[in-house]
Parts: sequence; structure tokens; C-alpha cells
Amino acid sequence: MSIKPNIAAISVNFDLGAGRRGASHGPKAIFEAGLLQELQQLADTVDHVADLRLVNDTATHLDTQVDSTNLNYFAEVIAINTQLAEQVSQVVGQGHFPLIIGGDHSIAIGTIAGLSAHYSNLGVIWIDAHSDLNSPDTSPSGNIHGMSLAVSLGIGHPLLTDIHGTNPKVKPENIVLIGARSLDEGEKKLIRSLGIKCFTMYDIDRKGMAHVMQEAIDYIKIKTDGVHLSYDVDSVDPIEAPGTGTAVKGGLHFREAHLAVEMLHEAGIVTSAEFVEVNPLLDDSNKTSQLAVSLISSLFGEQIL
Ligand code: B3U
Ligand code: MN
Ligand code: MN
Repeated sequence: MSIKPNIAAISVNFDLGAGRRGASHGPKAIFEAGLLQELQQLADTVDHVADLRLVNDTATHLDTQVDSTNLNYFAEVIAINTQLAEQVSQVVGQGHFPLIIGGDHSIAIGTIAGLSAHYSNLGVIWIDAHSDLNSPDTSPSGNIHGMSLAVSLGIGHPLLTDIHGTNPKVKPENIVLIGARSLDEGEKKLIRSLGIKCFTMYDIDRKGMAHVMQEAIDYIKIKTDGVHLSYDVDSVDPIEAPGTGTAVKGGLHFREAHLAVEMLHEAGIVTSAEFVEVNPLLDDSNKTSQLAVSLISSLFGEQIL
């Protein structure tokens, strides 16, 4: 991002991938916290090109034969992600920088599907307390926001993995997880067996965020032709980000959370980004949506001095 991008913002008012309602109000809260005004200072152009939500008649009417065991709101997740993938792909085709504002993390399925058509080696930096690498067989909840990265790897129900064509969308060696501290047994096994690069909170404590981010950037930049940043705000400590559905203590501090995106800006490798899991119903102070605006501004080069 050495030249200023043309940002195409896509809001996704959707929360049925999560176990509790509220992340569908994330986009409104983030826009009201001043997102577009901030971005106007930093980008060449900023357009809010789409405001997606589930409309009744867009929900896929699933065949009654389809096995949707342990896949909550399966038809709705398919419907929103099909719309989103098309929108993302269109924006990339126009040469714009897609900035997706969620919504729960199940929308990464559509984002990554839409991107994957344009890259042969898409990198994904996944900043999250979780790894979202469950399948219906390993998920403790059936919530699809805990499965979206697995789906992008081609693991899961074919009606999800086949959204917008090619499968898999991303290769395990092109993924970096940052901030993990709540992994299910099946997810740990998958990370080990696929050799996915994972910087846990332990690694961040031990090496420092600057070191971890530099390693992540060096690792991903040599082999990818585009890098998607998928930023789940529950990566940040609940003290700074209380408004999220599955808060986990022991997370990133305010400066660590910013340093990650500041270093990504400096590296100039990020070609698309999404910010997810802001749930304003759990945060009367709006601290979490303000944090999201501040993180996004830093990703696009907002300077302290
Ligand atoms: N790993 C758990 C919990 C979870 C995943 N992502 C979020 N929560 N936000 C699951 O349900 O898959
Ligand atoms: Mn997540
Ligand atoms: Mn998470």
C-alpha cells in the first residue's frame, strides 16, 4: 500500500454464524464511529459500495436431503456468503481494495471465496483468539463462525467449500494465525497435521509483538501474490474490546493490536481486509467499534506523528 488505495467498503449485517445475536449491528456502529471520515484522509478514494444483509427470498432453500448436522443456520450462511463472494470478486476486478466490515466471522467464507478467484497464492493473516478451524465433526457448538478458515481450506460441507467455485481457496502453508488462545482439540490436531504457522499468545508474550509480526510478514510475503487480513476483534483483550460475542481473557493489548496493523501497513503487503465480531449490544460505551475504526485507520497508514 505504498500508493494510496481506492477502498471499496462492503458492510455485512449478519450474525447467524455466531452463537449470540448482535454482530449484525457491527457495521452500523463502526460507520457511526467515523470510519468513512477517517478513511477519507488516508485513501485516494473511499466508497461504501454494498450493505449486505439476508433478505428472506435470498436464503437458499436447502434440499431436505442435505445433511446439515451441527451446522447452525446453514442455509442463511450459504446465502450471505454467496452474495458476499460475488461482491468481493467484482470489487477486486475493478482494481479496488476490498474492506469488509462484519458481521460475525462466518463471512470470511464469502470474502476469501471472492478473493481466491483473483490470486493463485492468496495469503491469509488471521488475527483471532480462536482459529476457526472446526468442521461439523469437531465443532463443540455447531456455529459456523468457528469453521470459516477450515472451509476456506476445503474442509467442511461441500455446499460451503464450493461457494464461488474453486476448492480449496487457500493453502495451509499460506496462512498465519496470530493471537490464538482458545483452540479446540480438533483444531490443534489440524494446525499440527497441516503445519499451519501459528503465533499463540504465548509466542507474543515470549518474543514480543514486533518480532512475531516481522516473522509473519517475512513468512507470508515470499510465496503469496496477495495477502488478506482477517481481523477478529476478539483477538484483543476484553478490557479493550468488551463488545464481542466470545471474549477470551489474556488477549492483545491496545498497542499490540495496533502495532500489528501498523507493521502490515509499513510492509505494504495487504491487498484486502476484513474486521469482524464487533457486537455493539454487548458494549454500551462503543469502545469496541471505536477500536475497530482506530485499527482500520492504522492499517491504512494513520501515523502517530
Ligand atoms: N471454537 C469454538 C468457539 C469459537 C470459535 N470462534 C468463536 N468462538 N468466535 C467454536 O464454537 O467453534
Ligand atoms: Mn474468528
Ligand atoms: Mn474469535
